[in-house]
Amino acid sequence: MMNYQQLAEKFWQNGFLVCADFFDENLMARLDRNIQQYFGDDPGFRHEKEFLEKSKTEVIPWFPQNSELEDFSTSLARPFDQLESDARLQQLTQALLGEGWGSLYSMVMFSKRGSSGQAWHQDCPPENPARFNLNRLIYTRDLNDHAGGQTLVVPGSHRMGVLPTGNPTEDLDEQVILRPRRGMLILLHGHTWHRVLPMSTGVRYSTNFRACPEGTPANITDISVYRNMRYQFSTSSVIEER
Ligand SMILES: O=C(O)CCC(=O)C(=O)O
Ligand SMILES: [Fe+2]
Repeated sequence: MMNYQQLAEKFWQNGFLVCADFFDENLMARLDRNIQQYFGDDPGFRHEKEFLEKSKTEVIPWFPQNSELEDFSTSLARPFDQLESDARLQQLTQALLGEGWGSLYSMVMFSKRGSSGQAWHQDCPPENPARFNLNRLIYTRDLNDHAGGQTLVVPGSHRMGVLPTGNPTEDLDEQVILRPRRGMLILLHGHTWHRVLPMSTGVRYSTNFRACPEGTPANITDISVYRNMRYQFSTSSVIEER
């Protein structure tokens, strides 16, 4: 039996929480197959070129539960629906965010072999500590140390305001390396400074069920903060050079 309150305290202390073996192997295998079926081996990039270059971010997103998108498929979406309704995931989310929390959307991120991962960022502006998204990241396959693709975080940085300017991908003194494994759940506060290391071998999938506290605007993740800019996704534009 999980002690959700204790886990929530740990999350609020560090700005992230790692739960190994949270999800069932078989469900993870199904999800992984669906992701593989959707992307194939060599999908094209979908973000604007300027974003890819300046953000030092090379991921291809898929929104598997969004039925308004052209590529929506009920059968590909089903295991994502099942994951989202997991009672333990919901209780843990409630312990973290309180009554009235809501789901934002789910997003799968694909990184090619040899791709640069993601530069240091915050998913949304940190100026108002009460306005944030929660990433609920799920990994459907192991990434060994040679593969790359580890997730780096700075503990406690969800309370340290805006990510300092500087080299978008350099090591930061306080960084901690998280090693994704099949079935792992990582809960990550959107203000926590985080990045993803380059992929050297193999491909990387991560699935993110984004959620937020009650009263959060639905477009909370429209603007993300990098060390060299603030970027707005809805207008595909750099809104601040840093
Ligand atoms: O894929 C990951 O491990 C982290 C992705 C990320 O930065 C995010 O979902 O906001
Ligand atoms: Fe992020």
